Amino acid sequence: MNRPRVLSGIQPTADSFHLGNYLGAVRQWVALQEEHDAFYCVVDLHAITVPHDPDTLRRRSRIAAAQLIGAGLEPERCTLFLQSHVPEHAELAWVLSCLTGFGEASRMTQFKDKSAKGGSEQASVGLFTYPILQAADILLYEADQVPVGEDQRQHLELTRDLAQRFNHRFGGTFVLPAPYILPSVARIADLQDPAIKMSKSASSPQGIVDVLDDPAQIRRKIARAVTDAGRDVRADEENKPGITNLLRIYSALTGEPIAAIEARYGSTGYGQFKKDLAEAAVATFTPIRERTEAILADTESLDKTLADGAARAGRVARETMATVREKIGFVPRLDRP
Ligand code: AQP
Repeated sequence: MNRPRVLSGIQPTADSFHLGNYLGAVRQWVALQEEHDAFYCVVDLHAITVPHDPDTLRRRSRIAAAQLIGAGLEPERCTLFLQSHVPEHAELAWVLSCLTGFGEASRMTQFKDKSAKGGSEQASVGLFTYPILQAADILLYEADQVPVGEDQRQHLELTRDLAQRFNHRFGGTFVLPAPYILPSVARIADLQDPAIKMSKSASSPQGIVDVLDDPAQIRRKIARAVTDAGRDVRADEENKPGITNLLRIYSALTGEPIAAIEARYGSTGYGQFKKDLAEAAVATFTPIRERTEAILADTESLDKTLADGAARAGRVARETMATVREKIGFVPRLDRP
């Protein structure tokens, strides 16, 4: 029996993933590789939609891949690759761009948020069409499910609309993917400002716990996380957003229900709760950091793993693109099978 397909991607836009990336996405990737035919990519094409430095991008792409393996992805069990190694992503994105309305693309809130920072005149066309490239990533692999955080829900809806439109105009081709979003960890907030999501590019360094932070940094950042008035450890999204975010993180890291954590720390004050939370984060991230460092010490072997992944991904992508080319009406190349 064919296993259901999953696909997801992560940007190499920082020297480490953060707690939000890990809980909202990467941890689900690891779990899903067991029972699914899983494709995971480091989306370096997406990373150049904002100004970047070439050497930094190369370094971060390898760090991203190493962290994914360090976090538990097994390259023999899933297909792990770099997006730029499979040129069909860009090719399908062009086809889908030609099916996307300008108004439709203009409604994507991530573009509005990201372009607002530098002014929309400064934003690249690539940042504007980012969700279309993301749709191509997903549709190339006929993914049934896409494990992501809440911030990606709108892009998934666009992907489904584009798949449906293509199927309607040119005949059934694409599988309609469903978002795989775990509500309890779908939006981990910034530690300094619980009103915004924890983000590689938008958060201050104190607002983020990085997977590759050393234990002292993790302890310091959690100790300084903003809390709310009062001293009771209680989930209350409206009145205690800081503590509610920390409770959510604690529960996700330890597997303990929020009610049990509230019962234990109820009125002991925030101090002990934060200390124990920091230790839970250190216990989760230390082995990931150590494995990541070991993988990065041998980039030759890492590059070989990524080449194997790209070869596997490329086989699937080429097949999908052959169908798309045929349906769109391009003349087949005689020198290609
Ligand atoms: N705060 C978050 N809570 C839960 N999930 C999150 N994700 C991101 N932030 C949170 C999920 O992580 C995956 C990879 O994200 P990405 O690297 O593709 O880019 P992003 O969503 O734009 O995340 P960042 O950290 O804000 O990166 P930059 O600043 O580079 O844009 C996705 O599944 C995302 O949902």
